[in-house]
Amino acid sequence: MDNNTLCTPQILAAFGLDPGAAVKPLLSGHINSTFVAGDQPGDRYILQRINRFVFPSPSDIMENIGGVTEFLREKILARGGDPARETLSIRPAGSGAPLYIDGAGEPWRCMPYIEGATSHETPENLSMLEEAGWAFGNFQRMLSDYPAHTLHEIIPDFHNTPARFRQLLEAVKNDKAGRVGQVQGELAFAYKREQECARLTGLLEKGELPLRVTHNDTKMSNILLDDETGKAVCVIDLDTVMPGLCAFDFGDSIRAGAATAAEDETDLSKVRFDLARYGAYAKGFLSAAGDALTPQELETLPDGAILMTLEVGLRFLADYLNGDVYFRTAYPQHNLDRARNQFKLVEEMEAAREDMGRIIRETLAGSGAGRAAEK
Ligand code: GN1
Ligand code: MG
Repeated sequence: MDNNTLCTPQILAAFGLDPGAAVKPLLSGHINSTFVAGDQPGDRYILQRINRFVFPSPSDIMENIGGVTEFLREKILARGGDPARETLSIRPAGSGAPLYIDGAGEPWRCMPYIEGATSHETPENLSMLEEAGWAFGNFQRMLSDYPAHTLHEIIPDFHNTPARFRQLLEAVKNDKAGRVGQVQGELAFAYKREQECARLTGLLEKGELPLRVTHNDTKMSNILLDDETGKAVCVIDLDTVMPGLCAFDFGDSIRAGAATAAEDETDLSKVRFDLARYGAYAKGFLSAAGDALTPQELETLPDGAILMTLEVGLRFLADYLNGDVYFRTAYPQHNLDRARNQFKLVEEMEAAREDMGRIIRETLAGSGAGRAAEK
């Protein structure tokens, strides 16, 4: 079925919307199908069909999102903010349920459209990175007293780096695509870092790091920036909100946001880790989250960046060995190129680890967590 015709008048009506409202597909996002219904600012809605192959339990997702957005709403109201702009909110179906299941068994949800704010694919300058840091730091701070253990684990072991390492070993053992012979250098790189993989999960197990509410997809395109001021408005795409480590959310933003090239750039001389971009993100992040984090969490932020980069490199390499079954690829070596690229970035970050720690300490010393109160 054509994407445009998926979102039918029946679906609009199920959410109490005008069945004759104009519907336009929104083409961002690779997983769910997203539409905007209505053409009057202030009376527009996002309708999303949740991809049930990627997310086998949409009702768990909606329970997580419902819990977190209600909690955020209360906090934003208490601070005199505008919850209609500063958090996503769920518009239930007429039945009162957060999902409507269509005739084909597909789950749909509805959210009021946030006006006057836009998602950007990549950071165009340092101030956009600082805003992204602020938005995810603020998300972390506002949810710092949410009972993280009550959230469903939407994708089990998502950022369990030792488990990701074991999945690579499994892929080597099975050698499904007959490619192991081509990746000896990459495997040696990974094996050398086996102990590193458990660095943060080990601290969690020992009770030295708290379990937090984490977003797990902390890229630039998952925040909205105000169209007039450029300031961060809202964190979006809450599908992978789960219990996790603060350093992983911070680190995943750095992996993507502080690299000088795309994650599949094959000219590795272009793949550099840029400390200025790291510093801009850290400044925004710490100005919002700094005082909600424990001293040990603050110390682990650079490791979070290294481990998130190493982990996705392990995942790309394992997927290459498994015959490209998970990540979408455009050509046969795509996953291998991505793995090499991420490993290059890991080396760059390892060399900059001291500087990364120093920047966190200097930013904390110089910041005065002023911005959090300003907004
Ligand atoms: C996937 O689909 P996208 O780009 O939002 C992956 C992330 C990886 C990323 C690497 C659910 O995210 O964990 O970091 O690719 N998401 C999932 O590009 O596996
Ligand atoms: Mg996503």
